[in-house]
Amino acid sequence: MRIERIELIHIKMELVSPFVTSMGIEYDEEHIIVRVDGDSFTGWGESVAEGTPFYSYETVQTAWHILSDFLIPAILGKEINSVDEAIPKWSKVRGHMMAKAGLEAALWDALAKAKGISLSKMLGGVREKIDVGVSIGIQSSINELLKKVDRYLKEGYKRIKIKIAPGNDLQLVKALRKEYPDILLQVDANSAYTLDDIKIFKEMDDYNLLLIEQPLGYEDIYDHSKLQRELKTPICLDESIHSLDDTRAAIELDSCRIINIKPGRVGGFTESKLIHDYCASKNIPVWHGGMLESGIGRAGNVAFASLSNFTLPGDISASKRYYKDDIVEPEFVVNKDGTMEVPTKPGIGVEVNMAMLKKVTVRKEIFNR
Ligand code: OSB
Ligand code: MG
Repeated sequence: MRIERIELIHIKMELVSPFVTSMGIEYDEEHIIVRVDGDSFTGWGESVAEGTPFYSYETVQTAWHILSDFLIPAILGKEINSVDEAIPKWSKVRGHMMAKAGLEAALWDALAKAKGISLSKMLGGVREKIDVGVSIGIQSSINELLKKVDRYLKEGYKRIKIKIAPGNDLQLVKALRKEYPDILLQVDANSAYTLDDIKIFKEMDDYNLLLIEQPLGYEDIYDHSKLQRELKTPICLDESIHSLDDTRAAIELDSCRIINIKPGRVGGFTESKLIHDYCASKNIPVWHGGMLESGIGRAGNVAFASLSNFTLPGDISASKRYYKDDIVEPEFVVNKDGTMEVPTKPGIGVEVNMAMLKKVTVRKEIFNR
């Protein structure tokens, strides 16, 4: 497949309700949609760099720069017949995982379409449905939180994740456990604590949490090993893991016992698969994280979460949990039993709704060979 044309589309989508975390409050989500036109097939990907550098140093602007000045020129006009042929062309670019992952995802989609197979199949997926959970931001009161959890459990979600921050932690876990002693429950701190807060986590250890996600520094592996040593509850790393090497270090140091895989955070599905396979070989469960993606990125997440070692429900929720209208058809829905169907049509398996995409477009740029 010769790469004829690449388009970057900066989107901004309004969330159905503000998402509050230890990193701040988000009212809308900005990402970059990457469209790759080969000589006969079109692929779509989503770069999950956000408008702000609060979760990651990458932003829409840095990803746009890296994509337009380095990654796109590396493949435009070239003959690319597998993702493995593309990656070495841009691998001298260090970091900027989200920029790379968006372009890689669009190539995966186009190449799967060229083969006439689903992205799930192309990536080595083994499931027709995946188990899904929901990530709930910090609410204005415990009562609000209980109401949201009740609603999501009724919708079928198999696992609840709540965001925590200093001053908004133990009391939330206690209130939820009182009401729901047996649900799969986990917390995500987004790096808001230090080892000085060890007491809080030791107390949390009594509430049978599935895991504690990224309690300490966003690049840290060492301090997490000190915390994990003191806890029964598995620590799960998100922010600290950008590669297979980070994963290996974290597991060898016993810094975590579960890994959150987000293809955007590690540079794409190729690196994600190395991490997935390594974790499987070490009996480390993985689950699929989320970045409030539109349906384009979500489709990739759903396909990737169909691999065999995704044994815990992911942060992959229905389109409507995030946005009033998604930019793909059909939208993603959650079944009453807390599962989501893995698309079976070629590539990402959903159609881009061009009218909706246009409505959320902030700017775009076309690169011709
Ligand atoms: O830490 O997992 C996170 C969203 C944006 C940035 C970071 C995170 C999140 C979420 C939401 O928790 C997951 C989702 O449902 O997409
Ligand atoms: Mg997280």
